[in-house]
Order: sequence, then structure tokens, then C-alpha cells
Amino acid sequence: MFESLTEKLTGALRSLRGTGALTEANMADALKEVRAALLSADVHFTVARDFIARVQAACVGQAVLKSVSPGQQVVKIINDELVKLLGEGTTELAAKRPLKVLMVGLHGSGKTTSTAKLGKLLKKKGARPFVVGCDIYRPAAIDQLEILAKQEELGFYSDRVTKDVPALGTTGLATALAQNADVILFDTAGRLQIDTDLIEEVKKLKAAVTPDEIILVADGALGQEAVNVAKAFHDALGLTGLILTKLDGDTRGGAALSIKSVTGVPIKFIGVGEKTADFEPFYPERLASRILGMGDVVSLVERAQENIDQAEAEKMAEKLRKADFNLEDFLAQMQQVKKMGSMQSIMGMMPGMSGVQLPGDAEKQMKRTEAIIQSMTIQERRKPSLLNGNRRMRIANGAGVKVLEVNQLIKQFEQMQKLMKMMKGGNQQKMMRQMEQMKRRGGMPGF
Ligand SMILES: Nc1nc2c(ncn2[C@@H]2O[C@H](COP(=O)(O)OP(=O)(O)OP(=O)(O)O)[C@@H](O)[C@H]2O)c(=O)[nH]1
Ligand SMILES: [Mg+2]
Repeated sequence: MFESLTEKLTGALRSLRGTGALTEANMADALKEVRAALLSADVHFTVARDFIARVQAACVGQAVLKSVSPGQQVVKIINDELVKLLGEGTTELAAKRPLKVLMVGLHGSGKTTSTAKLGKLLKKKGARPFVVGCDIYRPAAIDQLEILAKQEELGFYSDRVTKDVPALGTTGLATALAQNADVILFDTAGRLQIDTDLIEEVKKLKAAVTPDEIILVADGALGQEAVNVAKAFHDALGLTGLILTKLDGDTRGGAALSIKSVTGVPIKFIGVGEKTADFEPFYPERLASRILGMGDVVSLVERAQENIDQAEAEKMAEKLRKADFNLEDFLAQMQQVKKMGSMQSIMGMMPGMSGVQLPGDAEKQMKRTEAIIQSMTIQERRKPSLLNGNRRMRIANGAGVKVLEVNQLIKQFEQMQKLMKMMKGGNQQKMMRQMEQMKRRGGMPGF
């Protein structure tokens, strides 16, 4: 997320971060670079200008130049100002139950996907979400929502015959309440542009279901355009929050950075990938530290907690400790990691890793490793040494890979096993040597 902005900002701040003496001149230079970085990330120029002015004022006010570690302090000030820009204050949905949420936005912005993602997230938190498909213009849109609702086990209602959207909304709401749902999400139709028909229809739906939250789903990759879209929707409907989607792509960050200060509407969630798990509550503090290249370990841990089975994880850790971790366990673990979302989105949360682009085939590689293990019998997964040449060939055929890849996986796995035995034995020196060797040979299997 925001790789190029992060890169430019860390570049600009690197010179300041050091302990060296900070002068007004080199601080001005660094701030000029910061401003350029913001502008090239498509941040609105008035937002960038005000931002720099505030940072400058804060630096003077806090007598940065005379402080013990001036560079660090400037970074801290920039961080704080970024947090303000991204929107201090509450970014949570209203706590009211039942809660009615209207999802609006342009065509293809991610409304339907985000409706399911939000449902999933709320369900994890113990709510009983229900989704209502109000996009009557494309039957496929209703199907899309229904499939996602089934997948995430959310309540669902729609009507493929009616032409009356407000009536559909009302019936959907009644159905949801009758089923004891406590959060009702209305997915609406998108249009190519903000046209009056669209707005009129959503207004009628709003009047019919009286939502507590009106959330605009906006494509974060649109940059400044997303800010204009948000303004238009806000004027017409009175938004209570925003979901910025597609922040995983080559988004430059402009929308995320300008939208709150221009519209005053808080970002509440962000979409960071196509999978339903690639969705997070929006925390300005965390995004600020991600933008400044400091990672976001808190979000990473939360995502792990939400998507990884705790009991399973403990069992795995125990197996690792006892050096009794076989390919079957490895497969199970890979599947757990996959639940956390795409590899690239996980990487972006690790300190210092945000700029690291995974090789395009990292996910593919993981799938191949999975296919290889899946082609083995249970006995073989538990004891790969059983695999002779003939079996390796069959497995390669079964998984659609070369025998060489099967051999590599087994070889790497045997090394990992050796490593686990050493950990168990507590021989650290030997372990480090083994790890070095593994690194040279291309890392852990599957990665
Ligand atoms: N990479 C990425 N793709 C996303 C994200 N959110 C949605 N998408 C994709 O964007 C496309 C459009 O998403 P939808 O949820 O169908 O969008 P919509 O707003 O409902 O579209 P309409 O119903 O046609 O107005 C789909 O291919 C989604 O998988 C995201 O956060 N990241
Ligand atoms: Mg849709």
C-alpha cells in the first residue's frame, strides 16, 4: 500500500532521522521533499500546503532544532500531522442495534464486495449481519451478493422481479428483523457517473429504510477523483462514513490523505484486496506509521487473531517444539496463513517490508507447494523419506509440476526438520549455520 509515497517520505526523512545537527536550511529542504512526495501521491495541493505549514509551525513551536534528537522529533511531528490529516476521532460504526447501513457508490467501486467483507468482519465480532441486495438492474449483482453471503454465512434477501427499490429495501429490512438480525447492510446499484436518477433512487431508499449509517464505497485508486465523488454523494445524502477500496493496488494514497480533510467524512474501513479477509477497520495512527515505513504490527496481529484458529496455532507451535512437524502439518499451516489474506497485503504490515514487492509468482508458488503435498498419501506426508523415485514422478504428474520441484520441496523440508531438531536440542550455533545454508538454497519450502 502506498509504496512509492512511503519510499519518497522515508527518503526525505532519512537525512533528518540521524542524530546529526539539524539546521533550518536542511529542515526546509526535507520538508520541500515531503511536500513533493505528497503531491506526487496525488494529495490535493491545498491539503499538502497546509500540511507542511502545520509541520513547520509545530517544529518551531516545539523548538525542534534545540532538542536532543531533532530528526526523530520531526518524524514524530510529521507522524502526528499525518494522523490528523487521515482523521482523528472515531472511525467506528455506530454502536446502535439494530444497525441499518446503506452502502452507496459508483459502478465497480467495490460496494458488493465490501458489503460482504463488512458482514464478515461484524460477524467475527459477534453480530448477526444480514445483507439486502438492492441492485435490481443486474441480476448478476444479486447473484454475486448471494454467493458471498452464503460463503460468509450471512443472512440474505433480495427480489429478482420487483422494480421498486424502496419496497425491496423495506421488505428486506422486515425479513432481516424477523430473522433476528442486528446489522442490516443494503447493497445498492452503482452507476458510471453520479447521475440524478441514481441519487434520487438512493434518496427514496434512504427514506424507506432510514439508515443509521450511509457509507460511500470509493475506489481509492481514483485519487483526487474519489474526493470529488465523496463531496457529491455527501451533499446529496449526508454520508456518515467512507470505505476506501483497492488500497492494495498501485494506489498512490492521494484519496486516503485528502478525503477526510476535504469532506469531513471519516474513513471507517479500507479494502486491501479481493478476498473477503482483505478488509480492515481504518485506524489513522496505523496507516500513518505504514505510510512512514514503520509497518503496522498491530493490524498484522489482529488479522492473525481473527483468521487463524488459536487452538490449531498452539498445536502447531507444540509440534514445532517437539520437532514432530510433518508435511501434513505444513499444508495445514499454509492454509491457515492463506486465510489472513493475500501475501502482499500481509507483507505491507511488516516493519521495513512495505516497499518489498513479492515476486509476482509468490502466491502461485504457494499453490504449487500445496498441490505437491496434496498429491502425496497421508503416510508420505508424515514421512517424506518414504518417497522413492517412482512415487516422486507420480506426485509431480499429479500436481502438474516437474520432478525437480518435488525433490526441492522434500530437500528443503528435510533441512527444516533438521533445524527443528536442533531447536529442540538447543544447539544455537549449529542452528544458525543451518539457517544460513537454507537461506543460500532459497529459503523455506513454499516461500
Ligand atoms: N484489489 C482489490 N479489488 C477489489 C477490492 N474491493 C473490490 N474489488 C474488486 O473490484 C471489482 C468490483 O467490485 P464490486 O464489489 O462488484 O463493485 P460494485 O461497486 O458492487 O460494482 P457494481 O455493483 O457494478 O456497481 C471486483 O472485481 C472486486 O473483486 C479491493 O479492496 N481490492
Ligand atoms: Mg455491486
